[in-house]
Amino acid sequence: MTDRSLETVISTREEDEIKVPPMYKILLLNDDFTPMDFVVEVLRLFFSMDQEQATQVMLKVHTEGAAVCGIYPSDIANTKVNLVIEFARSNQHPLRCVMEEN
Ligand code: TYC
Repeated sequence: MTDRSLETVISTREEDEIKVPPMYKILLLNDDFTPMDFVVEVLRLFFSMDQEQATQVMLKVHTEGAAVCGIYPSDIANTKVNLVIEFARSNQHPLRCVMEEN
């Protein structure tokens, strides 16, 4: 019998494949009431953008109706959407934030 103790055995079984997790886009949606500065703050706080990038994304939402602010696995996307909505609510702003499968 062959001694395989020092060999690397690579499985080709389908069940052993490491799958890439499905990714979700997070979008901010425009409205007529949320202040621009507040949206910029949201993008800095929850999406780690700098002032310039956050301003660009906010203006894209403002002019086009929506823009992607990040792409994440489902758990992280879900948590971020909830945090953004809660932060907006607690500041009495109607800002909407949604996720959709990439
Ligand atoms: N349209 C808002 C205004 O004029 C600004 C705004 C931008 C609101 C992006 C929401 O996701 C948004 N104050």
